[in-house]
Amino acid sequence: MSDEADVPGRDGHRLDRIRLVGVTATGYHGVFSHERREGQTFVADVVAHLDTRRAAATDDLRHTLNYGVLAEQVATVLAGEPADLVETVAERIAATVLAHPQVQCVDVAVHKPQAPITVPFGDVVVEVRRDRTWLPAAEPVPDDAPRWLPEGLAAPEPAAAAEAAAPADAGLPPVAPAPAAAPPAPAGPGATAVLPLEPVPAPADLALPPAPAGPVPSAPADAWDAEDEVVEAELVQDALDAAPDAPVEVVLAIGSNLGAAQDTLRDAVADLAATPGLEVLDVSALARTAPVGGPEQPDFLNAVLIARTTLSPRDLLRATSEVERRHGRERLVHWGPRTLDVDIIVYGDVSAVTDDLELPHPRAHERAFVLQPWAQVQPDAVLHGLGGGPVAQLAATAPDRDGVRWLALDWLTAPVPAAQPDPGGAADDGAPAGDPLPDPLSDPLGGPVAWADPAGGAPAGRQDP
Ligand code: PH2
Ligand code: MG
Ligand code: MG
Repeated sequence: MSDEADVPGRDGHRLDRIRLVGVTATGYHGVFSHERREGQTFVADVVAHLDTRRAAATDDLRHTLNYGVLAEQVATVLAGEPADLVETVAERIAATVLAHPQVQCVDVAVHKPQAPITVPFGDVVVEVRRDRTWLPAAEPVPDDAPRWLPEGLAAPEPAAAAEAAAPADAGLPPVAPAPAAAPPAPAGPGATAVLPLEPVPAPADLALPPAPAGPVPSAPADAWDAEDEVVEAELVQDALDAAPDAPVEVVLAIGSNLGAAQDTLRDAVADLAATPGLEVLDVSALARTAPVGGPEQPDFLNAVLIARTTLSPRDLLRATSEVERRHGRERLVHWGPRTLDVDIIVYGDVSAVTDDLELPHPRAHERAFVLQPWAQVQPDAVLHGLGGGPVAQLAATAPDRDGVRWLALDWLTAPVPAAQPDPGGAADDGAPAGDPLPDPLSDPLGGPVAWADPAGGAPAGRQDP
């Protein structure tokens, strides 16, 4: 792990690094049953890229990443729930490290020196780099995740006691096996992590703006939804009522943070795909995102659809509003929690500002919760109009970029255990605390989710009349 390229921070300077080498634990990962039964040694190296100046200036541990915490978290993943693939283990580690809001980028190498390989070999290593624009396809592993033991063996010891060592690494003190030895892992999700330090909150200058206290001002000037409201009263005919001569590509954004959000979004995709005149071509990964604006509220799940339509822009708006209505969308609080929000982001290359519809969506260019999934499903997409540009680039600089927590690639066909919004409200520090036990979410093909028509079997569509 000594050859990683420099990672530039937001101002272009090379980020600082905390390098943790040789964290070792017995794990039960692998495709063979003897690997699941007997376990073997796994070793991880982690490089966290972050800006350590604030910690140095204040000499305060809370402003950096505590390497003791880091080591225990890495050991927890290595010794935790078995995965078939080393890739999955590396992805989980990356997700767990990136859940620390100070960390901008992470390099992970997972070694499996006793891998079942039939020829003499020295080591086999999977190396991944993840950052806030190339997100992990796995959820963070909670600090209190139990240490895995194969069936028939005694109750697990806490994973924090996993044999951690830093061989041949002069720079770091050895990671003592649990200096703050963890008592047995508390049962149940949401239990407090037993670690020397809780994950520190984001430094003020990195955190999202705090949610305003008290009642939400009615329709602030830049309310995301202000223009979303369908004006029922007057019917003005303009260019947005004209059906196109040929099908037009559109981008739709969907979001939910109330109720069974993943199910709602999956049903919404099916409903949109079943809308006459609208053909869904592709569906992005599912992103869990910190709420932007509005009152304190749970995290959102967000995704983006690429579609083709023969509907006029306004007929498309009516169709998306109808899908929202079917899923119980109530327009009570601006920027407030919602069961389903469907926004038209772009309609071909149409630019228009009207009372009921603005194209492209006036804030799409600055919302990572739209841009990030869009860039994932269409890496070369370019957003036209004011503030537009290459979508991947806009996603990397959007003010809420650090609020995009992770992506689930196979969310249309597989349950995402941690997908339900956090009922305890939004925690903007990016800490995974409170998530139920996660599952790996990696898609072996690594690409966007291919949309299968409901008639083709997946996913199950709503049975609404
Ligand atoms: N939608 C909003 C307001 N804030 N934040 C996130 N993370 N995701 C959303 O979809 C979202 C939001 C209004 O539509
Ligand atoms: Mg919206
Ligand atoms: Mg909307």
